[in-house]
Amino acid sequence: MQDTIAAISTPNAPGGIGIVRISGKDAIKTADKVFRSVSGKALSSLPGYRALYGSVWDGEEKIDEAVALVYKGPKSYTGEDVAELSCHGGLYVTRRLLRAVLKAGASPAGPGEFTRRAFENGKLSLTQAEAVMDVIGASSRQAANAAQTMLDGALYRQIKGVCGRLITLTGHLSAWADYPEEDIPQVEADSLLTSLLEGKEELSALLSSYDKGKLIREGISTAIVGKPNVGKSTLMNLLAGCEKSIVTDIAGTTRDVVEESVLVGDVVLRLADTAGIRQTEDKVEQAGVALARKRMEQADLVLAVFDGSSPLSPEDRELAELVKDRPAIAVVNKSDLPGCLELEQLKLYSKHIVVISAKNTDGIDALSGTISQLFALGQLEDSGAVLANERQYHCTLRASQALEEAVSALQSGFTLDAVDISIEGAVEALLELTGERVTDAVVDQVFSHFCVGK
Ligand SMILES: Nc1nc2c(ncn2[C@@H]2O[C@H](COP(=O)(O)OP(=O)(O)O)[C@@H](O)[C@H]2O)c(=O)[nH]1
Ligand SMILES: [Mg+2]
Repeated sequence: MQDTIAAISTPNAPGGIGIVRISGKDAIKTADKVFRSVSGKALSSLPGYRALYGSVWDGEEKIDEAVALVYKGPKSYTGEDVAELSCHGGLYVTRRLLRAVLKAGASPAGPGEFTRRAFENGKLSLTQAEAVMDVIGASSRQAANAAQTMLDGALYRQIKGVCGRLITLTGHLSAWADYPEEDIPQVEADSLLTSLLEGKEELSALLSSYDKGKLIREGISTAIVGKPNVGKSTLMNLLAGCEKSIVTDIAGTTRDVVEESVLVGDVVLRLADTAGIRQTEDKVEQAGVALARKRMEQADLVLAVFDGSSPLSPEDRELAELVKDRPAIAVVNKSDLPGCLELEQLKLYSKHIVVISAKNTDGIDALSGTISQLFALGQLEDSGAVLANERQYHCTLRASQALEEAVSALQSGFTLDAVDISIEGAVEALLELTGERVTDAVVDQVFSHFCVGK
């Protein structure tokens, strides 16, 4: 059917091992053209799941030592015959090997083409294929867990369940409408309504998991704000584990937004250290203050920093007031100095107050504990299926809206035909979600985000 494709599947960087993967009906034959085993055996003489040691060649020139692995379709990642040639992970060596493989007849694989073939050969659902990318991109334990759960098929199974029940319903409704003369019992409006509401509830739960899933995958965008010299940049550097931001005792040092992703406990924070918020005549600083305010408005989490060694100032109160109804933590810094700030006053604005010393790292564990608590990310691990991207979210939303239409059609006394049409709309959206009924354009879109070699 399709070409035999090949790509380097390991990162584009020097490493211990570099792998060139070949997939397609001529994969093993192609590998045999560049690989010579020590034992003299040909790869095409092997059953699946076998390896041979030998060397890889570009014509009569030896490229490197190598181990060749053979998988026979359909028992392979792509569902086709696959050969993997592992050599030393040098940039030149792996590229040279790929070139030799292409010369031997393979075509270069496009982004995600191996996984796309796995999807097209029924090895993976579309949601599982998407999970492959999330597993690769995960930067925290929770993100990796969420992606693994998806790769296991938790979302697929849940959607299949809802979809299967809806298909049974519409089958019944259509049969009843199309063959009135047959003795098909009429669908009871009550039990129909119950089924529709149950389906809708399940979809709603999934929809509401989306935001949390997104925080886990992409990290929590976090703005560190406060007036000048309270220790924002010192906190940034402490969390980042390196000198990202310039720290001085001169107010107005930080002007640009300084960014860094850090792992705090189990969550990724996308930190932004900002200019101290104050009235100033300095134009550059004014621009920095405007940026700081914007970041504060857009952030998932605000770390509002106060200097614990001086009393709460009018600017502090203004800031506390601004973030009062936001996910925010009041960070009272400089606990190593004698305290002047009345925590009681701050409590009027903020439920979450953590006292730290960014200088000697006191209170940092409490800060990370409060962050986990605030986002309750811990709970997500056991809940199974989560929607992982906009595509999945919109399919689920469409299905949920279609069910809502079905419910209101039923309740306002429309014919069962009309109800059926809405249920079919929901089924269609869910089949698009799992990839069972999906246009090429959607599939192209999904795989365009993949890396070459996966
Ligand atoms: N004693 C003490 N000084 C601190 C602490 N954190 C920051 N500083 C000092 O406060 C000054 C301003 O710090 P910086 O991080 O630049 O504040 P920013 O303007 O809010 O970014 C510097 O001299 C820091 O060394 C702390 O926890 N304790
Ligand atoms: Mg600063």
